[in-house]
Amino acid sequence: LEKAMARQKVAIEVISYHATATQKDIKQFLQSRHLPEAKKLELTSLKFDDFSLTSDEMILASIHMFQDLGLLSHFKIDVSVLCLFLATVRKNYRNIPYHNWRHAFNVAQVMFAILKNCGVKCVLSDLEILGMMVGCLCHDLDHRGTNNAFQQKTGSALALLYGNKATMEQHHFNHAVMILSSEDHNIFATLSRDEYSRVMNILKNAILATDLSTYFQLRGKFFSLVDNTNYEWKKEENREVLKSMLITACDLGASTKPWSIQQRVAKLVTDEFFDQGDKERLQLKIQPQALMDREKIDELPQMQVSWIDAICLPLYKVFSKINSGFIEMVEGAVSNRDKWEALASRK
Ligand code: 5BB
Ligand code: ZN
Repeated sequence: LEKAMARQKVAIEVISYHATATQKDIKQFLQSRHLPEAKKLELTSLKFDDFSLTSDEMILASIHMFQDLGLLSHFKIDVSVLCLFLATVRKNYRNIPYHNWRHAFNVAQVMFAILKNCGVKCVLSDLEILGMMVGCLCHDLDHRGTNNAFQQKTGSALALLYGNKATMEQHHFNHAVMILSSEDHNIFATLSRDEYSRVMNILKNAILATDLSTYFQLRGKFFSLVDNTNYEWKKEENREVLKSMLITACDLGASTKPWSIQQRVAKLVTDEFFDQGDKERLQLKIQPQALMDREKIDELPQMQVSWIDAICLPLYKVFSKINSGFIEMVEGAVSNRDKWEALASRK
């Protein structure tokens, strides 16, 4: 019963735009607002500026990406349903420094740029592309600025609901399902029964793959697949590994961006980590790890070096063996790594 009650509470928490925005309001918004052509062009770049669009422009840009990928025509998705869906997705990101609507949008933009530049589009089916794009936009829904370990340590409602494995990621997926099943929000409504069930599985795998421990569990498999050059992307099992690594590559995309963007993102991540550290000190009366400890800000550049070396770079390097389009991402991450290294050794 406790589980059921907690589940219901989460369901009630889903805030939909439906009550306030009518179909007419949405149509009016779409008719009166347009994304400038120059900004549409920038969306295809792996060096896209994460801070260049307003919150509304990110909704228009998302619609543009779906349109450009041919998803609206192929699956006969109604643009006003997509718009309402996106507005509700945006509303279900919280006002926190890093894991907010802007981050979700940026991850989707990196996916779009990879599809455009890195030869991945012809490996994936239209249904997979649809599932992955929606997965990017939904992958951190209702993030509270605290990680899985924090849920476990505090015995939060989410830890109670989902246990200690990929706690937050299960919540992000649950939240996505809630939004999709709200009235007038189902962008998958026009799909056949079979396609619908397949796209929901693609969405689930994509969101759960953004858990860092899932990445560590799967990447060995991916690295040896690519090293043995026997990557048969026709095999379902291999495609699933590929898709999981792909969404992680997008989630870590900030590490590959030009230095000014990388610095701004690192500041936001730091702010969110420090807020969790403060909660740990106050609520749990424990000493936070160095990365969440405001008093250890000097260690930040060295932490970024380790983060890029151990987690980001290995992934982009393997992707660059599959397609040369990914070299740009490797070079970006190396350049940021070296700049953090220089800062770390200046002390
Ligand atoms: C990462 C794993 N974590 C469980 C412990 C800390 N580490 S870390 O030492 O590699 C680390 C990563 C330490 C400090 C960091 O940021 C300080 C500003 C980061 C870091 N994490 N740096 C970043 O630029 C970014 Br972006 C992130 C991502 C935070 C969200 C994690 C989501 C993982 C998805 C696969
Ligand atoms: Zn994320």
